[in-house]
Amino acid sequence: MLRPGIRQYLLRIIFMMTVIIYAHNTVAQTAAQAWLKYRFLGKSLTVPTRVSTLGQSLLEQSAAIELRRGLLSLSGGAPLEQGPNIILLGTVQEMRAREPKTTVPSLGPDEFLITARHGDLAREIDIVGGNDRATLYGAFALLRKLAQGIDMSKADIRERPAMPIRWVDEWDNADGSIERGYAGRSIFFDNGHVRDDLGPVAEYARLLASIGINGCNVNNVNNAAVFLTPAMLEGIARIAQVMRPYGVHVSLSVDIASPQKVGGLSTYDPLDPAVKNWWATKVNEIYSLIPDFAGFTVKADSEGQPGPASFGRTPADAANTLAAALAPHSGVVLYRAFVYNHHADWRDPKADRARAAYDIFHPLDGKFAPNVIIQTKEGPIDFQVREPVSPLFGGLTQTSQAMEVQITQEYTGQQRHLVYLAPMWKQVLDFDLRVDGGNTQVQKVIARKGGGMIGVAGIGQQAWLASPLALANLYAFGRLAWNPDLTPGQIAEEWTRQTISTDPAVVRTVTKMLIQSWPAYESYTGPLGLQTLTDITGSHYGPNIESSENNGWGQWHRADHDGVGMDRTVATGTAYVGQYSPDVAQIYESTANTPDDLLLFFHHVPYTWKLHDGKTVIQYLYDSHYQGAAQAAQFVGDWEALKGRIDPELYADMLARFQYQAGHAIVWRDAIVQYFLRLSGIPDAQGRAGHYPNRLEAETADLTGYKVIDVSPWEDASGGKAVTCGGTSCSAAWTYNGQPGRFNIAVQYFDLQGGVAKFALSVNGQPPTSDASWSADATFPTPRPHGDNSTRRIVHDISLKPGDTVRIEGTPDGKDPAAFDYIEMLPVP
Ligand code: GCW
Repeated sequence: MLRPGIRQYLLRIIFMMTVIIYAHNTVAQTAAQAWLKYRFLGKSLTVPTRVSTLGQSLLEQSAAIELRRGLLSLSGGAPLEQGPNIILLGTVQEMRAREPKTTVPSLGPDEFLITARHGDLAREIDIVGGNDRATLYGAFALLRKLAQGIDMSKADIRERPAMPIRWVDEWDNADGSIERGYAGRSIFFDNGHVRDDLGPVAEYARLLASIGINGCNVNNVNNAAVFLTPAMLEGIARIAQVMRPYGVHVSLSVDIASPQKVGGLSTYDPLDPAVKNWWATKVNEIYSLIPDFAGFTVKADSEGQPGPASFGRTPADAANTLAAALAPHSGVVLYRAFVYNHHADWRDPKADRARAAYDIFHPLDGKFAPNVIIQTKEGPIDFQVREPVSPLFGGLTQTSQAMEVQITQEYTGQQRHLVYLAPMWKQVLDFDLRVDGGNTQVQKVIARKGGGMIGVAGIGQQAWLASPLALANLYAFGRLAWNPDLTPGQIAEEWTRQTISTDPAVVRTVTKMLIQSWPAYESYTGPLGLQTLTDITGSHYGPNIESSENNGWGQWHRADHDGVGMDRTVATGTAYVGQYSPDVAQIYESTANTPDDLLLFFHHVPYTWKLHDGKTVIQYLYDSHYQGAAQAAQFVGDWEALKGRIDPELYADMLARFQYQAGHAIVWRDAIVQYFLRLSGIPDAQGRAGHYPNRLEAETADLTGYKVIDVSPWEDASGGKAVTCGGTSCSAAWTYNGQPGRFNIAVQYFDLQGGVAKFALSVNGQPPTSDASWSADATFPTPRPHGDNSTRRIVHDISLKPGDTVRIEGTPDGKDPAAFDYIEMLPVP
């Protein structure tokens, strides 16, 4: 007979193993793949591990389950305590009822206390919530500290969220694709239905709750009509059920034309009584299925979506019709201010997309129902690498507002480049619009009247955001929405400790890399306020500088032979600057006051214009691209220093990503530098731009089978040309006639979809190293040779002497023609 203690222990292990096996079988995608890892830190915990709840509510039970699970894992599987020491969870009311004599302070919604008490006989940690969801937030807060190795034996914490709306938006389509998502397919939908397996959704809800996110808008703002059909709503109710235990409320994007498209009415005029009635009935149907439904998100009169303008109605008319239907159920309308004309006249020097949100919404201030929240992107254009803060945050004083930011890295490297966005968001949150004398920081504006922060997440089935380090952005979004006073560095550190390691050297390096990543990306993709110089009408990924111009999309930078930048001043430009308060306008109206990093957003200047430190604009463009690419290369070295200190799989995964990024940063650098060199005719004072002495262009090689092509845009290939193979195999050969020495040879090739082409490099007919052949097996946008898919492979340490034959052999596959651009001999340092 086993002693009861041992028996319990064994039973517990069997239980845990079952949970683990079960979890592995059913939920391939887990929160542990993100930051909820709860690694054993090699020491015993500083808190009791027996967990008890005072109440029975779903959320309090979730809090207890999360705590037990986290504590068990953090203590390396050692059994949880049975003795008198305890972590006790309850709401304020429950705590007061338990101990009428103690003074439990009143707490607001979602506010919690964590207090350690040391009696004579027992130790106790109380987690007290202003509501039951707050007990869950308190549980996660305690675990967050413990997972970082912080001593919680004397815990004394009181926290409340800065703003009530803390939502993620998903741009998932019913077919399971995700607009601007870079991590595979939807965890919510497939083939027109809600997925049967919602295991990943539950895990996602855990992740969201752990950082205080309380809402999830599950479908794309485009293509939304189908989501209001009865069959789909049944499925949405299943999603809501799965997220409910974590306090994450579900909301839906709606198409304003739904009364016609789904309801069969002859109109969707928001002021038509039949339309109003249709919405009220539809909303009642939703609440009968989902009693805690959060509300609607609306994209209307924007980028081809239908809207109230078709009936001469305003956004307020449309928003208020939805708001009236939702109000009896306490639901809200997030009406997006992303409304603009994408057929603007680019020849008109006064036309300016940046003006649109303010021009349309400012006059409507005071006309919105109380449960309408205007949702505004953080900048006036569209999630560019840098923009000024949207003036609309200062332009609505009587209306609730939410700020929309992007976690999915649409214009910031699509998760293939490391770009930690917290520093950008923090700058916006701290920006003071100086309306009527001040104290109008964005974080204050959005925190009042039921507003908040929305993060467009792009979560998918591939490890949530595909790149492990990209998850720092989701984490940081939640942390900043909870507490905008946290610094990006603090957030990076706590994320790293929980996710990667508590080893101080690792924390220091990863934090440094995260903090350097946004400025680095900016400096090689679009500095000085040029915005991301990417393919505006296509992928939004690689360089394509002219794609911003000569079309109605309005992301113009107005680069020509003499100068660059968009004049948005009141004096001579589009008068966008006049949308800011006088205090802020005086910063941007003059070139002298405008910070260099936004100069070209606000002003059109000659290339010879001197920045604040005396450097010319053109020289800054050259220098910044070389510096940025060098920084990207440095990330490889920084990461290599972590070898042996972190999980080997993570090490290898991220190393490959950083190597790729370093190569793609060179594509960006060369494209922009070549472009502005040709356009301005002004050489780089350091002689780098346009001079690539170590490069052998494919088009100059002795070609067998390969054909020379023009690449479009020309700046995306070295010399504007590349070679492509029409047959089953082709080759390009050069006779080396430089100095003898040892080289790393970079091969710049185009990795196209629809096949896995093969490449091999040989010297005098022999493979010089074991890494000299490879497959082009990555997945990039754009089906032809382009900056989106231009990729660098480095074959290391090859001895060359004059007269050697260096050859590239390409073997096409399917639609991938083994195209390449050049090779470059990099002397081994
Ligand atoms: O950033 C742009 C994207 C669109 C997106 C739109 C929006 C959902 O390129 O894909 O559509 O913004 O925010 O509505």
